Amino acid sequence: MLIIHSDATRHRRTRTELFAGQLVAPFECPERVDYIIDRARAEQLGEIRPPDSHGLEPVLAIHDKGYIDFLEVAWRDWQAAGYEGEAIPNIWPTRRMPGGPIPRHIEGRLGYYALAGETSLTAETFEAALLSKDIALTALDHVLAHGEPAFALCRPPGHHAARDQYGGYCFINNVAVAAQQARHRGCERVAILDIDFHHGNGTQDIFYERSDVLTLSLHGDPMDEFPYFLGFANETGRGEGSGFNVNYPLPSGTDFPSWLQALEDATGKVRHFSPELLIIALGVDTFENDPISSFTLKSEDYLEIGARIKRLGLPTLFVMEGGYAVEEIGINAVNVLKGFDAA
Ligand code: SP5
Ligand code: ZN
Repeated sequence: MLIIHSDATRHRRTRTELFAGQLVAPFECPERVDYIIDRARAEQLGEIRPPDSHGLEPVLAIHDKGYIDFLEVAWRDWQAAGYEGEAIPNIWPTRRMPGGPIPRHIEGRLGYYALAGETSLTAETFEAALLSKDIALTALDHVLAHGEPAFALCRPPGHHAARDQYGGYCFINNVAVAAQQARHRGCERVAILDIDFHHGNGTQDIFYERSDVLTLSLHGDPMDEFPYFLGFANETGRGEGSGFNVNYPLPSGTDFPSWLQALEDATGKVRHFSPELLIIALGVDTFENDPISSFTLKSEDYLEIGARIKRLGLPTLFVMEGGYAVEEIGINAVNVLKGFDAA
C-alpha cells in the first residue's frame, strides 16, 4: 500500500498539554510517526512518498475563513500579548454566555475557536496543520487516480476539528477535507468510517445536514470520555442529512468481540450506502495499553480490522488519527494496513 509521509511533521513538537490539572509532555508527539514509518519499512508495506502541496482552497471548502486566518496569526498575537508559555485557552463562550462578537484579544479569540484546552498552539502549528492535510490530499489523489488504497500518515490528527474549532490535538479536519475534495472530483457518495477511540465530533458536525457523505463513528461513550458533548446514539443527522450519521458509543472496557459487532453493523450500513470512496479515520487508541483510553484491543486484532474493511471491496483511503501507546503504535497501525492488503 502506498504511504504518504513527510519528515517535516516532526516540526510540531509542543512542550505542554493540560492534563489532569498539570502541564505534561504531550501525548500527541512526533515519535508517533517515527514508530509507524519504521514499522511500515520493516514490514515492507509499500512505497513511501512525500506529499504534494494542495493549497488552501480544499481547506476553505470545509473550514471557515476567519478560523483559518486565526490559526495563521494566533501564535504571533499570543506572543505580542507578552505571554511566555504555549498558547492555551482559559475561557469559552459557554452555556450562559454564548452569542457575543468574536473577541479582539487573543485570549478571547482562543476560547472562541477552541473546543478543548489540552491542545497547545505554537509557532509551528499552522504549518503543521497545512502539511497534514496535504498528506491526506496526496494520498487521496492516488486512490482517485488508480482505485488503489493509500495510507495518509497525517499528524496532527484531524477528526475533532470542526468548521471553526480546534482541539483534541486537531486543527484541520483531514478526513473532511479529503471527502469534500473527492466530492469535488466527481465521487457522488463518500463514506467516512471513524475507528479512533474518540468520537469524530468535527467530522459529524461538518456533514450533519448532508446525505452525500455518510459519517459513522465507533468510540468510547461520551458520558465517560472526551469529547463528552457529542457522539450519542440518537445523533443521526438533520434535514437532508437525516439518517446519514451513525454513532456507536461503547462502554469503558469494551473488548474486541463487542467492538467487532459494532464494526459489522457499521460496515453493513456502508455497504447499503454504496459509496464510491471509503475513508477510514484510523486511530489505534482503542489499544489495551493506550494511556488515555479504555478499550482492550490487542495488537493482533488490528489485522482482523483491516481484513474486515477490505471485505467492503471499496476504493479506500486510510487517514491517521490518534493512538498514544507510542511504542506499539507502529505495530497496531501497520497491522490494520497489513490485514487489509492480505485479505
Ligand atoms: C485525535 C485524538 O485521539 N484526540 C484525543 C484528544 C483527547 N484529549 C483529552 C484527553 C483527556 C483524557 N481524559 C481521560 C478520561 C477518562 N478516560
Ligand atoms: Zn482518539
